[in-house]
Amino acid sequence: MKKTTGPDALAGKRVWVAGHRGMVGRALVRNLERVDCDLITVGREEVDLSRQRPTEDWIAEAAPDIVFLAAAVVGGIHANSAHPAAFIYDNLAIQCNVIEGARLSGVERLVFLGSSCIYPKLATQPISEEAILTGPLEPTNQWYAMAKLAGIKLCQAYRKDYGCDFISAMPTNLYGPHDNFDLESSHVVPALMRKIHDAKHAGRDSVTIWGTGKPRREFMHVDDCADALVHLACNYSDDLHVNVGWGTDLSICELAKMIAEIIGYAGAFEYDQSKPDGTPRKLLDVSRLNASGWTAGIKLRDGLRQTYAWFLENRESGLRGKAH
Ligand code: GFB
Repeated sequence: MKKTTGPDALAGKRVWVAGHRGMVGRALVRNLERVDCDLITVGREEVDLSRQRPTEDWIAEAAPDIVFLAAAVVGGIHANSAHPAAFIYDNLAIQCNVIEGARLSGVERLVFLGSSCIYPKLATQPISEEAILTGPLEPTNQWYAMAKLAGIKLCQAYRKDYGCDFISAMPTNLYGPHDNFDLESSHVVPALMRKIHDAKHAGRDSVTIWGTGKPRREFMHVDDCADALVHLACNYSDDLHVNVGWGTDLSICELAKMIAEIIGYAGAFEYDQSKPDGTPRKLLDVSRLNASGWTAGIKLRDGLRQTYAWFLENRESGLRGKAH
């Protein structure tokens, strides 16, 4: 394993986690609490990052050295296809304002977060970083994907034209504490966790899964993701984005069975094929991440068990739907 620089490289730095109230942002804050850095956060009620001038003025005032750009409008397959304008406009606006504001105020390093949905629907699996823009996107999340592809290109252009040390990380499907458990806007893990929990406690003998249950997904615990992002902030500097993933996947049907075992639910699964399957598979090639000296550590079953325990303790806050 390559010799790497630890998170103490951030000690004494002013580190801004943009989007600190989201699942990834909160995991980054948890991870950075072990580092002696000046952690900076700002709420949407203080600065609307989709507005350029207030964003640039705030960044100039806050003067961060390091920025983790985790602020975004996110959601599952249904939310993405139901709110295309928000998923493309809001994400383009936020990332353009923060990246330009970071340049203007001389930020040392910026880590831009995208998603594995940037890749073509039928990309060769596992998906390498070089696969971007080699084929048509998955229609259900093409708007979010286009915004994130633009963010990757923006960081590359700022490296080229201005010498900004801005990098891009593309996480796989994430889950964990502070996820969104609203059934309309959530991703599959919290949705199935909530549906199966509710079915067990209501004594229902079946749970509805969207689509066919056949698509395959790779899932990474958000604390692993945050650790990888901090690692990349200290060890990676290149034009090309980096996949952040676990390296193995499973079908939605297998995921549902795993969650049911953890919750202790013995009911059946029904499939609502009026809902889309989306991309058939999104397994990332994580060799570049591994070569940089980092590998994932939280196994899916352990991570799901920990997430369900969090859900039980925080049921009310988890159920409030997030902005789509
Ligand atoms: O996690 P998910 O919403 O998003 O769906 P994607 C993953 C798979 O789970 C799809 C199926 O095939 C869904 O049809 N699924 C089954 C369900 N039951 C459910 C359910 O009750 N709720 C949900 N949400 N799905 C997202 C992108 O794609 O991946 C985002 O839309 C982001 O923008 C994220 O990129 C990482 O994995 O299909």
